[in-house]
Amino acid sequence: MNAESAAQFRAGPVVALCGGIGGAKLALGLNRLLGKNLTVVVNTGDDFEHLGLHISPDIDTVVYTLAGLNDPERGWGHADESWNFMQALRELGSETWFQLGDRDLAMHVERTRALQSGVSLTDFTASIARHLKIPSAVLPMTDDHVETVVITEEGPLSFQRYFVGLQCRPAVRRLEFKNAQNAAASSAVLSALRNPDLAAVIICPSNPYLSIDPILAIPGIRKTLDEIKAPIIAVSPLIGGQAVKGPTAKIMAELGLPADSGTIARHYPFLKGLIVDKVDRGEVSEIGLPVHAASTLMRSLADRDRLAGECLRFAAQLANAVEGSG
Ligand code: FO1
Repeated sequence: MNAESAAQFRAGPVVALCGGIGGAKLALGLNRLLGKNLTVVVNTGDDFEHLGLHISPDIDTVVYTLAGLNDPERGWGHADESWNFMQALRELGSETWFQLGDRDLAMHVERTRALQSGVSLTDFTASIARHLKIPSAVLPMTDDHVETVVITEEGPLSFQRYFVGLQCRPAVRRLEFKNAQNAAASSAVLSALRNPDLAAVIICPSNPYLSIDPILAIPGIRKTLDEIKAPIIAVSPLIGGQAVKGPTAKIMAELGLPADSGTIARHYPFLKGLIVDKVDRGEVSEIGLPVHAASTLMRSLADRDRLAGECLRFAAQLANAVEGSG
């Protein structure tokens, strides 16, 4: 936790809902401000089996980012990576469309071994986070199998085939989260959300359709979010109608939705407040929720800390307004 931390913010645990690269940047700022008082609930709809290994891309992005081990250019995978394994696979004529770096490989091998020996994804992730000295709790949304399927104009595609294999080119018609209806929210996720001292839930600026919706598709999580008293806020992933990285705006256009803050606000019916970028201030009157305008582009570590601080202050204001009116 850094110097700006707990004293300045309303004390209390915070839960962040997060996908991969964009969300992990804010999760890092929150982790630095809140330490043990933060739980990051991460999308696992992108998980898949590849070359016999269990890959959990968003969990790894969050873990590497919070541990300071992520590659800053790619956003995914391990820093200081080498690619001998990929080169050797290529020489064997094996499939190489999905890049696994040599260092990163250790994570997938260890996770696959753990899961095969009956350890849950929650427990494996907690053990990795402990080894990498991450103060916050990093929790997969569920230990059950949930699979994001992208229904495109070319037919149904598994998530990584769409995202990496086809670089998000096919137009999206809708998303399906296979088995989400039967998936149980883990007890760790539910107890973090049901903590009576919970100060806020923060939806990170991840892709709402690909990264946050799989989390919300788990009935136990959605029901709990509908019931909790703590303010739920989101940071819009859009700046001037474009995502910083990734296909959010493209997907919104394909789904027939305007790529603006109002659409993001309406996407989350339980929301109590939205943080938009300062360039989108003009849209505030159409949103119908309390809005805070901030610089949401996170280039530096200081940007991540600053935006995390603004999220916590905004949530505290919303909580105080409710207490004041009650
Ligand atoms: N993204 C890519 O664009 N190309 C890759 O080859 C790739 C490999 C990869 C390996 C491990 C990992 O944890 C993530 C990886 N990603 C890759 C990122 C990942 O596909 C996406 O960023 C997420 O699934 C979407 O959040």
